[in-house]
Amino acid sequence: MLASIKSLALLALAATAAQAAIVTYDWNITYVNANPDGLHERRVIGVNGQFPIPAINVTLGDTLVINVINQIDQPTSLHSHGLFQTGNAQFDGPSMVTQCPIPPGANFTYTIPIEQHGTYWIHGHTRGQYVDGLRGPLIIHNTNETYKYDEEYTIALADWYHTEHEIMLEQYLSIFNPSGAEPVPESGLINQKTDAKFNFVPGKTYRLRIINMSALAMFHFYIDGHEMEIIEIDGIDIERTKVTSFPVTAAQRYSVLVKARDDATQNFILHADMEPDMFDVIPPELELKVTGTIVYSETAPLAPSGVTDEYDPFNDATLVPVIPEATQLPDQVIPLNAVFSVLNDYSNKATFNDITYVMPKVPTLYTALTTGNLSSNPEVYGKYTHPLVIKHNEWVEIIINNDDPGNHPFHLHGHVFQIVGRSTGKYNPADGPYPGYYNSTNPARRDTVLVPSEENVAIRFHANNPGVWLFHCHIEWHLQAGLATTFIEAPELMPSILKIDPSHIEHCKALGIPYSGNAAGNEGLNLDGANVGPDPLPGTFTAKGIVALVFTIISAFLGLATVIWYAREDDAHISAQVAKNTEEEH
Ligand SMILES: *[C@@H]1O[C@H](CO)[C@@H](O)[C@H](O)[C@H]1NC(C)=O
Ligand SMILES: *[C@@H]1O[C@H](CO)[C@@H](O)[C@H](O)[C@H]1NC(C)=O
Ligand SMILES: *[C@@H]1O[C@H](CO)[C@@H](O)[C@H](O)[C@H]1NC(C)=O
Ligand SMILES: *[C@@H]1O[C@H](CO)[C@@H](O)[C@H](O)[C@H]1NC(C)=O
Ligand SMILES: *[C@@H]1O[C@H](CO)[C@@H](O)[C@H](O)[C@H]1NC(C)=O
Ligand SMILES: *[C@@H]1O[C@H](CO)[C@@H](O)[C@H](O)[C@H]1NC(C)=O
Ligand SMILES: *[C@@H]1O[C@H](CO)[C@@H](O)[C@H](O)[C@H]1NC(C)=O
Ligand SMILES: [Cu+2]
Repeated sequence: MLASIKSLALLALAATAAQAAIVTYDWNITYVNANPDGLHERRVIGVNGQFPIPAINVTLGDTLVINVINQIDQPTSLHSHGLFQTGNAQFDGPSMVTQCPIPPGANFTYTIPIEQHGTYWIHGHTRGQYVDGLRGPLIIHNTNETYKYDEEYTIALADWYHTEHEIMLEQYLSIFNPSGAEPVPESGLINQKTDAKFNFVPGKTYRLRIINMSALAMFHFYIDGHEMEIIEIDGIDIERTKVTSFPVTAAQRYSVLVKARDDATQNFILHADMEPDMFDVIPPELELKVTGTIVYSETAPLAPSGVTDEYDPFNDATLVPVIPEATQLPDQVIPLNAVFSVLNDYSNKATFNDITYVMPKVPTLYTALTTGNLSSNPEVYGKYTHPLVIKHNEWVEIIINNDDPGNHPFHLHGHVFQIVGRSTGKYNPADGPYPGYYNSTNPARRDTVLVPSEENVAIRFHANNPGVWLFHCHIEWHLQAGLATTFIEAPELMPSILKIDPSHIEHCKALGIPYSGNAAGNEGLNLDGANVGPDPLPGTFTAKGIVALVFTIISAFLGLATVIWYAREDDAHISAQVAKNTEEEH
């Protein structure tokens, strides 16, 4: 009896050992030319001469190694979105948060033990490079999947721009865009093309992994003639939940099980409608109804399409995780009010609690590791990284108040969080008990949550992962506009847990970035020379009043050009034209 138990245990051990592998990807990051929507060829960022970049495919227990060779003419870095990176914050990827970016011509190796399973993605986390193509699926298979299925497909949804991100970003953040209108994409893509096809065999069950890799666009996903059951959100297995359609905001992932039909007499359209509310203007040539095809037979006709503009209400907070997490009262509650406004540099920027995020001179992780017992003092990280220092194993609740007319998907690095509450308007703990939907018993957990305009969401997480973790809006434009805070989790434990690979320091040196001391690169609390951001204008101005004021100031300089601007204030191309005219005039 004893002997047989022992040999069983040995067998199990052998099985685990056999499965755990080191999976290496060599990624030579270069520019390539591509024309994914068939409308416009342009330079994009690809890998090994390819665009779209190949999916990463690993198994729970593996170690993922990505050897990056940076052959583009700007620094870069990679973030594996949704991975906990326990004790491994140095490989999380956002530049100036957990690393100096990889200089042009340099190499860097990300070594990532895989502790989760499910659907993730990997993307550039420097200067919005993912919008230019540096983004792809990262699929992690479980050693024993919770649900059985015959086949799987990854369906990556993305918006696509014809202009390079850096050019659009300059226009977006310029004083000529006081209303903060985001550039509107030219196309929506499924798997980086406009005619994606997925072959189905009658009777089989498919797992579709849907990933929203957008910079801005939000999609509504549904399939003609098929039922869907949600089984995963952001890597968390969920009790089967039937849906007709569901929204996927930037950076979120869903897996659905879809049972193929019994016959192959028709093919069906798969829909990913772009939500028009996300865009300030809808150019007439923009096709919002993005589609792909479920192909049963190359020769079968297409079934009539059930295109819709009515989507069922959907509250992801009510999805039930298969493995419950403890219900705990929070040790601290942090309200964060998200607002866009014209700041005192006259550009439209985003703030959380009146602070717009500005990168520090020293990456925040290095500050945490080199400032000794001052690392628990938020001041060393500089006001404009918006540092929030939290203690080891605390339960932290964040109330995200979206005080903006737009919808925003918020992402926390290094964690999944529980979605415990959703309600309209703003909520402050001093107001009394939480209003609206509230359930802290096994609530849905995920790493990215949509907070609709003028609503709030309460999220809760366990601070069990010492490190520096960015919390930000995943609309790339809004991150660049400063909608971010930095969680400094258990700084006193970081020096004993986190070891920095020497290659980090080489890259800092090559780029002239200081790699120790406070946010300004100084000792102690002397923050002279720290990067500072613009601040809100004095209280009495309303947002509209400020926009009008800025127009007045601009028109004093520009005369005629402002008239054009007034006519088409949302149009980034016009604003670029205005900017160009100004340069020529001066
Ligand atoms: C990376 O790709 C570029 C462009 O295709 C090529 O010139 C270069 O040799 C590649 N480098 C490596 C190390 O593969
Ligand atoms: C991913 O890896 C698994 C396990 O090694 C393999 O069975 C599967 O075919 C791979 N999928 C793709 C798309 O490469
Ligand atoms: C980067 O890695 C490639 C491939 O291993 C190698 O050929 C090249 O010399 C390395 N470059 C640097 C700067 O280390
Ligand atoms: C796989 O998981 C299922 C359900 O979670 C369980 O019943 C089964 O025993 C597991 N199989 C193995 C080989 O671990
Ligand atoms: C992707 O996310 C963006 C931004 O939230 C959203 O507008 C878009 O609808 C999402 N796409 C899908 C297919 O859900
Ligand atoms: C809260 O969620 C749990 C788990 O999904 C569920 O069993 C319970 O009924 C919910 N309670 C309320 C009040 O909705
Ligand atoms: C912080 O560290 C310094 C130098 O290591 C030491 O002199 C000082 O007493 C410490 N302060 C506290 C409050 O622990
Ligand atoms: Cu946003």
